[in-house]
This record gives sequence, C-alpha cells and structure tokens, in this order.
Amino acid sequence: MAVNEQTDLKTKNMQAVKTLGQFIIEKQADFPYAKGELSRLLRDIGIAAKIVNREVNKAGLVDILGDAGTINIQGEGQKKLDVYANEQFISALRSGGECCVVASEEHDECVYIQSEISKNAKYIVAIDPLDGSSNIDVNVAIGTIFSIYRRQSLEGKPLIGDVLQRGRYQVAAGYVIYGSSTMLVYTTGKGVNGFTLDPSIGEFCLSHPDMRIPKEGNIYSINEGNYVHFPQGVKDYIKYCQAEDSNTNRPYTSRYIGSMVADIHRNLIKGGIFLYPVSAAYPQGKLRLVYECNPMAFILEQAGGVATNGTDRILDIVPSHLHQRSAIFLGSENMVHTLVEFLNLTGNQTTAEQATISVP
Ligand code: AHM
Ligand code: MG
Repeated sequence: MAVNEQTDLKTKNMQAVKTLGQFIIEKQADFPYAKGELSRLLRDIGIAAKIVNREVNKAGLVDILGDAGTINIQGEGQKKLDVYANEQFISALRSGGECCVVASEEHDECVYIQSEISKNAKYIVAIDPLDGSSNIDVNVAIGTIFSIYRRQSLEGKPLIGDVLQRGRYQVAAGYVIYGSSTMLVYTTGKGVNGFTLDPSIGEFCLSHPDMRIPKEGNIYSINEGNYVHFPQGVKDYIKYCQAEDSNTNRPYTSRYIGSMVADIHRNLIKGGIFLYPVSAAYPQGKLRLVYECNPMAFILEQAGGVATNGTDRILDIVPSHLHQRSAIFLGSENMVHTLVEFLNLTGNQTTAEQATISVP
C-alpha cells in the first residue's frame, strides 16, 4: 500500500472512532431539558471503571488478591479487589458532584454524599462494584453493574424511597465487563450501546452500537450443580433445552461462567437465556434486585429481550429493602417465554416453600 493510502486509512480510522465521552455528549441532545448532569455522572462512572480495570489487569502481579478480611452484609468474604472497586466508584461519584446517595453491594446501609458540590445532586446510584468475585483468583471475567435513578424527594437528606424505586424508573443502567477486552455497555432508555476500552489511548470507544439480543437463541446459562434444588418448572425447562429437536435447534448449548455480567453479555450478543431461580440454598433467589437484577433487566429489555422472576416483570417489582434478592430469568424473548410456560405448567414454583418441596 502506498504511503498516501496508508495515511488516508489511518485518518479515516481515527475519524471513525467515537469515544464514550463524545458519545455521551452527543446523546445529551436526546433529552431536550438535560443540563448535562447525567452525562457527567456517566463520565464519572467511566473514569472509575478505567481505574478499576487497571487494577483488575494487574491483579495477578501485585499482592491484591485474597480475602480483605472483612465480611459484607450478605455474610460473604470480600476480596481485596471488591473493596478497591467499591472505594473507587464511590470516590468518583463523591468528587463528581452529581450523586447524592450510593447503594452498594459492599455496604449494608446507603452511603449518603453530603458535600458542597453535591448539595443539588439529583441522582442515586446503585452499584455492584465487582460482580463475580469468586472468579478473581482464577483470571476469569468479572464485572461492575450500575443503575441510576433520579431522586424523587425534593430537598433535604434523600429518603430510602428514593433508593427503593421500581426498576422501571431507572434513568440509566450499565455494566463493565473485565474480560478478554474491557467493555462498558449502557442504556439511558434509548437502546443499548457498547464501548471497548482501547488501552493504547485509554478510552472506551464505540464498538457495539445499538445492541440487540436475538429473539431466539440456543444458549442456556444456569448453575446446573444445583439442579436437584430447583423448582420443577426449571428442571423441566432444562430437560427441554437438552432434548434433541432439529426444528428448534436443540439440544441447546450450556454455558455458565459464574459471573452474571459475563454470562449475560455473551447471551446478549449471541442469543440465550440466563437463569438464577430460587433454590433450597437461596429460597428468595441469590441475585440482588436493586443493583444486579434491575440494571441487567433494563439493559436486556432495551436490547429487545425479556426479564422476569417467573411471574412478574423484574422492572415492576417494588423493592422493600436494599439487599433484596430475587429469582431471575432473562434473555432472548422466545426462550424466556418458553421457560415461563414451563413454570406455569407446574403452578409457578417460584416461592420458597415450593422450591423446598422439589428437593428430593
Ligand atoms: P457476587 O456479587 O458475590 O459476585 O455474586 C453474584 C454472582 C453472579 O455474578 C453469578 O451469576 C452468581 O453469583 C453465581 O452464583 P453461583 O456460584 O451460585 O452459581
Ligand atoms: Mg454481585
């Protein structure tokens, strides 16, 4: 290739790259009365994600692995990177000035941000700073999940009701996946866009515009080790996924990483269903409604998918407490609908009592 052609190609490529920052500012025009606060908040989250990514990437090199020695509200051991990620996101939100309360998996209570620059902050952020933490030590993809609400109370210290809003009132939600590459995927209710971190320039660049989940898929993602403890409808659905039927492309493929972000990200791109039902060990489900299920449900719905707890749309559930758990089934529309049919056939065994009945 001639030198001129190479230069032209390079210039073209540079022009084609759109950074997260550029994209956020461009999209501000979608909201006619926006003053840029949500844009700044998203920018703050993007910056914290880059800092966390840097630590995640070198986790095998430095003495940052292993238990931090503290226990979070769920009684689970925290890894050092969980603690680090939590601190980074809260610190970015604190210094950004657009967030008045953070609800984090790592704090039993809400973290109120009361500073001069945050006194007019209108946004609430719910966050799982490092999801899939059992995968840190083994160099498998992990993620961050975030959800943003507008505060409803007009003044003073925000109320718990500002935090415990139904998922359908989210103004934005997203996740970061620290995988073979690092991506940030988010929605503000107008579709879903994905950005891949280019380490050479330190910027998230638009790589997956207008992401759509295929209506039909052939991947099912569930921790099948818990099979005997699942409700009968879920067991029946798993058998359906495994049964041979060339008309419906079965048997499906089973894929389960154990990091919700990574499992859902794959299914979003390829088409599939992710299931975390109630079980004997987790009678209410394992995953947390406010900062895991709601943001992922919002993203999936915006991409054309479906998210339910078996009876109700995830985004319609009224949260009663910060760390509430929920069963969740989400993914490709047709797959989730088929799963719900199986649950209905067995009388919707989604409650704790019914789940324990299915234990042999
Ligand atoms: P975490 O927030 O403590 O990391 O737990 C949430 C994770 C999800 O990412 C994943 O889908 C699930 O727990 C895996 O649970 P299990 O090991 O029971 O399959
Ligand atoms: Mg989590």
